[in-house]
Amino acid sequence: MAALAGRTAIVTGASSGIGAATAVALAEAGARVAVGARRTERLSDLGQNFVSHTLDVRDPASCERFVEAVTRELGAIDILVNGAGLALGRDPFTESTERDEEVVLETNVQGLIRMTRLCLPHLRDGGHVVNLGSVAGRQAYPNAALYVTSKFAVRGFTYALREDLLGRPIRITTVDPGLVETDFSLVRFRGDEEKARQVYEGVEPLTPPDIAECVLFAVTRPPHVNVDEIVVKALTQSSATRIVRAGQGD
Ligand code: 8X3
Repeated sequence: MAALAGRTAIVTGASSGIGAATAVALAEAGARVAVGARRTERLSDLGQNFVSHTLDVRDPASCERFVEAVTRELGAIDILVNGAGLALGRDPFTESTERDEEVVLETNVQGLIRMTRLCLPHLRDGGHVVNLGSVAGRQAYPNAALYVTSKFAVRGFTYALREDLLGRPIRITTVDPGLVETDFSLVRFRGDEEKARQVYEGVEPLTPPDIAECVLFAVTRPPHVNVDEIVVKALTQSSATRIVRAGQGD
């Protein structure tokens, strides 16, 4: 029998990259998966087998509508994957703007916290919350203050939630990837394709399915096993900024 047969899941940020790959992996493992993203037209790329609704994690009303619609269709939830997140810019903090701060922190931190709060009452016993963190939430690097702050916050929230839910049959995992080739860099560099390409130049980065497999591993352990954290990097990186590229040394 499929590992997740009879289970239900919500994946945020599912229109592309890690979120999309995770939604597919959970569905392939037998779960009924609800996906949400701001770009709903891209959710249709996932195929017919998904319950899909608009979701802007920065908008409380959108989150409420999404959770209400999904639980009406799927009933109780077994797995919540908080995948929505982004970075904006690789600039010194002195060049930060009110708008960038709002977008990054609202999406990566408040959106994740909000979705978790709204989904928790619908989480069945044995349920699982998986947060997508980052190596940026474990070690700061230059010119990424907002992103680093947001991912440290995700890790802090994950730890704190585990304390508050300890004793309840709910599992909590943070999956913290390094270099994954997605449109993350294109968004970060505000559409500058050349800069985005350079991030992955001369290295074999992780792929979204690599990360989806980590999520799948965590959620398919026996019920008494809580995988607290998975930190996963490309072979040729030791941190967000120390990367050995082909022909360059480091
Ligand atoms: C993305 C990884 O290295 O750009 O979460 O911070 S990194």
